[in-house]
Amino acid sequence: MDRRDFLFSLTASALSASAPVIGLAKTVANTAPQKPFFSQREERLSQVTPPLAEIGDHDLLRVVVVAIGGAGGDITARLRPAVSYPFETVAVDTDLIGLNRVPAQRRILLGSGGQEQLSPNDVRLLAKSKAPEITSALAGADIVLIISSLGGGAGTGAAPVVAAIAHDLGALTVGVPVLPFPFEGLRRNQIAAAGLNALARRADIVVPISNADLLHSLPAGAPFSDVFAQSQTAIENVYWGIAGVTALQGLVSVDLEDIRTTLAGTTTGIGWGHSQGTSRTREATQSAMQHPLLGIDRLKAARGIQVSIRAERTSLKIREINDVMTALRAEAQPDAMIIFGANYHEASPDMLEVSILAA
Ligand SMILES: Nc1nc2c(ncn2[C@@H]2O[C@H](COP(=O)(O)OP(=O)(O)OP(=O)(O)O)[C@@H](O)[C@H]2O)c(=O)[nH]1
Ligand SMILES: [Mg+2]
Repeated sequence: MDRRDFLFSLTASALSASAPVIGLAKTVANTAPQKPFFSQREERLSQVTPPLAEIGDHDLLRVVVVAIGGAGGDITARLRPAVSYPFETVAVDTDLIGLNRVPAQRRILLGSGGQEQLSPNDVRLLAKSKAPEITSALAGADIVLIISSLGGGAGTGAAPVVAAIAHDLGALTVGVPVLPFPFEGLRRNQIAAAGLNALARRADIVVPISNADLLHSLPAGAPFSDVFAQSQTAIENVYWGIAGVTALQGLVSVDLEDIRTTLAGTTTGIGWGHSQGTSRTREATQSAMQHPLLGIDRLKAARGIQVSIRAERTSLKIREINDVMTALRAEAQPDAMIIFGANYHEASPDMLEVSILAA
């Protein structure tokens, strides 16, 4: 498969009349510190799904998903079939049974593996004692995506430690923590808030997935499992918005460093939408901009915005890309930095998907 058939991406500047340059530079690879990228080539190519392995290792950035705790493992297990894109998985947990359930290349057990409840601080110390193992699992990664819940022991304690290690290794470090439901109680929510703070201090980008916000956004009659389906979709959109537009070199690359500077600093919101038919661009963009995990107010105030569009390869029109950017610019601060990427997907031929990350 020609890699250009699979993905292309371009920066917002490519769309603006004042900066019509479309570069082919492999900027991502050039800005990352020297890493043992090729030495791990054989190992990595054996881990990716066959169609993508055919693309060639020179096109791949190394993306590592770190699944921490029970929810991190469950979400990551479901991510695998939904995101047909090569990434390695490292599972981290205090619970041996849970750990062994996660489809991962590497598993790091913290503590004795029993199911007793450990505090975030216990887990933090256990994770620090495993720093050499975590470091070796993440060495050479260009992007590290850390998926966990916050409010329990494992995710809350280990996610900030993993983030600090990934950050120190020079990887773009993205935390995607799931926050508890309000009915899980004040104590759990307080622990989650402290955990979010600790994570945000260490990761480059943190996109909190609030179960409370997702719950409120659904009709009361919706099945409860819809909340988990929504948080799953949120994480997939973060994945696509960050890894999907950078990690495969397309016609034009979105620079990893641009994403880092655009979204770094504060917590980041994620919104997404999709639609079909003649108004698909407008409808998908409006849904994404008004999404409860993003919030139109955050979008209006954002300093940095990352937009990505996905559509079937022959159906995506230049005009549609322009429409999305125009709608977004109408809401955003005039001097907001907006980066843009686009992927092809192989879903319904008429479907257009828009996701927006804003910080
Ligand atoms: N959105 C979402 N939330 C989940 C999912 N699974 C569990 N949760 C939430 O995650 C929390 C459960 O935390 P776990 O991940 O099991 O906790 P842990 O990090 O393993 O910590 P301990 O087991 O306490 O050491 C609860 O708040 C659940 O509501 C999921 O698939 N999606
Ligand atoms: Mg657990």
